[in-house]
Amino acid sequence: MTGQPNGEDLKQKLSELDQQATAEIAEAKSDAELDQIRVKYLSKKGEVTAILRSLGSVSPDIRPQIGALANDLRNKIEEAIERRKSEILQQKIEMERYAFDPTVPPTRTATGSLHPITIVSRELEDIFRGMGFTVVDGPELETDYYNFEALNTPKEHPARDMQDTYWVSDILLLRTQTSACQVRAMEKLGAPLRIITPGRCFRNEDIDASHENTFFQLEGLLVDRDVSIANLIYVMKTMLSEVFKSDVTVRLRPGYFPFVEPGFELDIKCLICSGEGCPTCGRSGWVELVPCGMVHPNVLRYGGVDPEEFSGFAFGLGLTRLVMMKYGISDIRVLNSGDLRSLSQFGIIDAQSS
Ligand code: FA5
Repeated sequence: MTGQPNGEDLKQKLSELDQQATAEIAEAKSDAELDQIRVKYLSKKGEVTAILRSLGSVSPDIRPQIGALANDLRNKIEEAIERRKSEILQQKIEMERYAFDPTVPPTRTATGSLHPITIVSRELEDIFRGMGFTVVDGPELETDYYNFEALNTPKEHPARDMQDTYWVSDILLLRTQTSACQVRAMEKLGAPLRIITPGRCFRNEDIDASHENTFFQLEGLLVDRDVSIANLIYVMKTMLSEVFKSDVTVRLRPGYFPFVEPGFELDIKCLICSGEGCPTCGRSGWVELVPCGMVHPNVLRYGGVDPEEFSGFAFGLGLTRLVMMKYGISDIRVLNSGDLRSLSQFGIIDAQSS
């Protein structure tokens, strides 16, 4: 535009710019394209801006009219660009929504499951709750007092040698047996009481197919008036038949533990070899599963319970071994290995389960 611009020419030019910009905006496919259009028409060097700048040389009688038209066009282009940007965004959202096809079968990811020891422990907790027992917990870092002393096993007692202990200090140890919870429970709950306490135990053992240095036991303690061996045997039988859901052959033989009198060893016929003899059962055909007995009066006294009034029974189920028998696991090391390939062989971990 040179000389004094003609009003009609300017109107014509604005109208052309309007059509041109409207068409370009409608065809734009991205924010970047729209930004270029904004530069082309509205930036300092833009075409609409050029007309606004030229207003000074337009004759005063048409200047307001041309100015108003140019400003209107400026606003129109600005709004059209914003509108088109939100249309593009909306289209993108719609496309993404329809890109999801709900009819395509899902890709299933492998998920874990509870550890077999946890599964069986929970099962046992349910069984014992059904017989009126409460589940209690005890510390893995235990004192000499609760792990031995209060279980009628003083310092020089030879029975301590049967449980090769990890000592942490002169008085602290990693508990070797869940029996450590017996006196703790009596102190806390008094008599009568029925508790079970599942948990980890530690012994400095030579490891083989049936021995680990870290394994689980499930302790049970019932204290009441007139408790007899018959009650103990009934509870053991009920527990085993509910866990295995089939008959298992058991044998009861005398066993010695300083904290019970009389004491028993309850073994089950090895389910790995059907009693033929294998590494899991030490080739004996039997698996030591639940040592048990009638609570020694001294232990009741340590727990603050009067042995003249109350009696009780206790048992220390080898939970890890029970899991082995239940799932036919011949080597205890599999259970601590964390190897999902091994665990999945027993159908315990379903790689596809949720
Ligand atoms: C005890 O630990 C007694 N506290 C059990 C008890 C409780 C007796 C209440 C009387 C009254 P024992 O050392 O035998 O007993 O262990 C109990 C069970 O734990 C064993 O029968 C066995 O199944 C399991 N067990 C023991 N040592 C290991 C080990 N190293 N690895 C895996 N399981 C073990």
